[in-house]
Amino acid sequence: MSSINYSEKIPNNVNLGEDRTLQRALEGWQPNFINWWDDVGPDGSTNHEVYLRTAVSVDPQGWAQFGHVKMRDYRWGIFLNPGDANREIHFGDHKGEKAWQDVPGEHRANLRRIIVTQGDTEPASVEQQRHLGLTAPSMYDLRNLFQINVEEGRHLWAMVYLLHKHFGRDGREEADALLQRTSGDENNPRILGAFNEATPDWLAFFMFTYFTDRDGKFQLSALAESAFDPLARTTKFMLTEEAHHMFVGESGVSRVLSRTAQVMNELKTDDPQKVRAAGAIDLGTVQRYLNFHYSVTIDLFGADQSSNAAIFYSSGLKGRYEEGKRTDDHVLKGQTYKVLEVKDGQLVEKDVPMLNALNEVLRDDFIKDSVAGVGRWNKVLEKAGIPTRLVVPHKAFNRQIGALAGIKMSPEGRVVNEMEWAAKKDEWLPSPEDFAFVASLMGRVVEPGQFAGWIAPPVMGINRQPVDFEYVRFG
Ligand code: BYC
Ligand code: FE
Ligand code: FE
Repeated sequence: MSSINYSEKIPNNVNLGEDRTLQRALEGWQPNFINWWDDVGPDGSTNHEVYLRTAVSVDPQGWAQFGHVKMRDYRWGIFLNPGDANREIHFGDHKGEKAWQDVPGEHRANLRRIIVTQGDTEPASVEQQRHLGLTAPSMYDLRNLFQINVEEGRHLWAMVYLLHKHFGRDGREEADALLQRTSGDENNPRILGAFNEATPDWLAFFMFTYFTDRDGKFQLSALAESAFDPLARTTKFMLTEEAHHMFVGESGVSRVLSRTAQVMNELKTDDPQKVRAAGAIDLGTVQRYLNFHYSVTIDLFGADQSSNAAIFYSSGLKGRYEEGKRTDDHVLKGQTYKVLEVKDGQLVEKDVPMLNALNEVLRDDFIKDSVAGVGRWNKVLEKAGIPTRLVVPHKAFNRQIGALAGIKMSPEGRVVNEMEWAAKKDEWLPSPEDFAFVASLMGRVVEPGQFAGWIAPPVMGINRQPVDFEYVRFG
């Protein structure tokens, strides 16, 4: 069950060959996917051979095989974690009943919406990152970008499989629409805000993979609890790939900090202009990028009070992060949770029904996890003897979704008026000038073992290969 059949056009471990209608439908979607990849996937990459890992089995041990492949020939496919025939629903109103192998009619519309929203983010991120290959700081980083891109492509396949297999005609239409919306397109944008923002440079890319791919971790973990077993099993496997995406972000920012600290120490300065003149990224700019990506990403958890979230949980469609490790009743009726609200222009806490606050619960879990990594970034500065520390901004800073969207906040959590916001915005969020400066550093460095001057080399290579390994063979 867990080994993957690569002899078929669409690699899979779901016995696709036994369902001819589904197989034909997916084989009909496949060329559209390849056209999409050619049109808006990684720019100018068609003939490169990239040292990629490909899944060979979904077992926790040794699922990956490494080798040079053209990304177009990457074996995108359908891989579900092994199933447990006796699995029970363990939260919500259906707690204790058998998990569903098919979609119950009454939950069809909501499940489709969740799967479409999840699926939409995957190709969106590939579109957002499509030009980055042209300005890679090293061949090692280029390879990591491409690895992430092919895996996000596979995550799209994972959701398209569910739509085709379980949602009939509307599922097929939704699968087509996933290739038609485009990140940042005014007329047909991606569904969620963060996925229509630009990822203009590699500092943005590292922040995106640290913060936004971590939204992926938390949303996928919540879906991995789903009563709809095929969704639970496919998202579990997707999570194994997500770890590398977040690693790229965390280590990427660490390497930026390490290089900046080195320059600051060499020049014995904390003057941002001097740091910039020496070709490194000043810590103020890093902090502003962090503020932006953090605030845009916490919006992805949705409104702090949401009847959708209550319905998704009670009907068993979406659980909480690590639902199984929690010791409450897993039904949550009559319980409350604290959310923030704006009252007379000030923030106040209030208790609301827990079920309606589940978006906030997941956001708070995300925040805890994000803050831990920011602490690890600060260790890099501490070790280098630099007193500056990075911090995540206040939860209400720069929010566009939910109750906090109505308020202007400083990163420290002070309510400010429109005038102060306008005056300070460029100290709190990346300014056009910051973007222009970071863009000016983005040259293309792709000789094996060479690194751009604004980033330190990694501690080790990929799959125990040396750092100066030929990770990409240019065609
Ligand atoms: N932008 O009741 P609410 C990943 C809308 S990342 C724009 O809170 P709900 C990845 C919302 O649609 C993981 N609109 O909504 C990472 C609703 O609209 P309507 C992605 C937004 O549905 C990196 C209204 O506001 N997966 O995998 O409870 C690279 C009221 O909101 C936004 C998922 O998100 C926004 N940010 O919660 C690659 C999991 N937020 O109906 C990949 C599936 C809310 O009033 N999605 N709205 O017109 C969900 O579980 C839920 O849809 C959400 C939103 C948590 C996102
Ligand atoms: Fe993904
Ligand atoms: Fe990801």
